Amino acid sequence: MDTPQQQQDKISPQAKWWVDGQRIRYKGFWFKPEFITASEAIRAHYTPLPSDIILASFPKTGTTWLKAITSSILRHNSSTIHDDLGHLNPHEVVPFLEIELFGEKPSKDITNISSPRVFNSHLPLSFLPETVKTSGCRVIYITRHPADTFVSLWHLYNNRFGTEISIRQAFDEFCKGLVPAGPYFEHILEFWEARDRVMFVTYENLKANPEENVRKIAKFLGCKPIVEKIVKECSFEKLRNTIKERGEGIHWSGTKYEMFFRKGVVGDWKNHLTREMMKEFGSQHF
Ligand code: PAP
Repeated sequence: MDTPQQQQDKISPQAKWWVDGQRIRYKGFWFKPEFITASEAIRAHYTPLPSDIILASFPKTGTTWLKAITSSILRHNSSTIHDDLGHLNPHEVVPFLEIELFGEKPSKDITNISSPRVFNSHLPLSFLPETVKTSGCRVIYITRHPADTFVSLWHLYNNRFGTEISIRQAFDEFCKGLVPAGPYFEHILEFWEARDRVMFVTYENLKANPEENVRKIAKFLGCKPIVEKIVKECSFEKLRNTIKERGEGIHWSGTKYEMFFRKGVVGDWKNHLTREMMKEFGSQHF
């Protein structure tokens, strides 16, 4: 059987992904062309400040939750930060470097954003400026079991585009890395290799021990941990209800805000993937 790298090499560097069109392979990763342009702008124009906070993740691994926790910690530690999760989706509070910031205007001036600036990115570490590793800025990377990540992605794209792509076809492409920001393992590896400077959080551990994780994140950010309040404010139920009560709202990606809150559990993959599929996945990657 081909290794993941051999499989990658067989795919044309421009491929159609299962839902919304073209993906380009750039420095080993699959993205929409506009994200590659944005990553070049980030490398050219973004100078991380030591006080910057970057929330990094592969899509569908708990980004929304991490954005909520981080912004909530900062808000409870500052009299000047007012963004409130009581009515906002966490994606409205923390912008993506590759979208709202350098995706919209490649040489955007972000120097007027007050510190600490909090950004998010689905880009691999190698797509960000080298100075992310040396500036002293804080990077938190959230990761999740790949099978749950895949199932979340599959549901999102079927809902978002009204398609019913077979799970078999979608899974094969996920295993080949042909998904936004894929391949999955290579994305994690880049951040893992810089783990002396990057704080790692897993979705599963956050679910099992929210208080302990919020305390650790607060400590990493140099903030007082107001743990119980933050855990409650950022719970799946609380965030989902806020968005429901607010009614229709659409994210820049075209995704309805409610779609960021599907099930929020660990192990949903067992309801969708067969043992054989998991064996195939394991034999390709381990
Ligand atoms: P993104 O990459 O599009 O921003 P992201 O937030 O990383 O998505 O992942 C969405 C997943 O996190 C969804 O998982 P599911 O499809 O398996 O349900 C979503 O439900 C889950 N999620 C969002 N907020 C929370 C939360 N507060 N607690 C637990 N899970 C959450």
